[in-house]
Amino acid sequence: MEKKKSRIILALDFPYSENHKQLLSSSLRVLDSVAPYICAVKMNRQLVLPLGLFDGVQKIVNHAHELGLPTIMDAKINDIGSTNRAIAEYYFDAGFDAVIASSFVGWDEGLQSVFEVAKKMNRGVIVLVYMSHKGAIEGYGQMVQRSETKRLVPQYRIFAEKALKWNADGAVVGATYPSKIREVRAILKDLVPIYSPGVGAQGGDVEASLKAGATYLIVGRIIVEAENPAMAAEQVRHDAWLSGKEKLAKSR
Ligand code: O7M
Repeated sequence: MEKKKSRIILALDFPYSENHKQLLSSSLRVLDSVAPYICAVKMNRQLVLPLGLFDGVQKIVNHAHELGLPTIMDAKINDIGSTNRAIAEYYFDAGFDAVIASSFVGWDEGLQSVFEVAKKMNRGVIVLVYMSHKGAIEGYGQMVQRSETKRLVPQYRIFAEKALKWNADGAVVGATYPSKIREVRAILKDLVPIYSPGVGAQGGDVEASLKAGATYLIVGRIIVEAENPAMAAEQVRHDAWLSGKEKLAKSR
């Protein structure tokens, strides 16, 4: 982030296409053109499914690394421990620097194995705390009873506390909910960075999410589907860097 003066993580997402070869070449082309304006690249299964992990996506991971960009696999890992471990190992073997995992699965026989393998391979784990879409309220936003105090609290507050307890490398909170970013930031303090998707295409606002406490913005369609991805990335990088600077100045 400091080196590139950018808080923008590119979400390298393309719409469904039968032409898998073209998906690979488009990915590499967009990555090359926006590389100066981003600090990392996130990929998800909508790219792994058509390209394959070791035959296609690994080429993008390697190219990102040649460009000096870390890579995040948005796997939203969400299964039993043994399955989660193998999934994380495959992604780390392919070169990904971090994986994203779902907090709902819990620690014991759930995410513990992912954190263990990440530690062993010196990689990161980022956990979901509150997603950017409307339906997030049904799970992340539901009220649950805290077992120790019997008090009702929203699920995402408990997930934010778990991100701290598990020593996660990041917490995902949707840019569409700045007030929730603020609440989560108060729990995480400066100990865990907040990764915030949802600006632009989903209606989230760059300035509002950064002022509320987001560290990084995960940005896809407004860059990838722009007529000129480099110009779009430069613009959002510029806006985010200014808002981030204001935030720092105010906190001094
Ligand atoms: O900028 P967009 O809306 O085109 O893309 C946003 C990206 O962020 C896309 O790759 C989503 O899969 C991802 N995302 C969300 O949009 N909302 C979430 O709550 C979480 C994610 C995500 O990155 O999860 C880790």
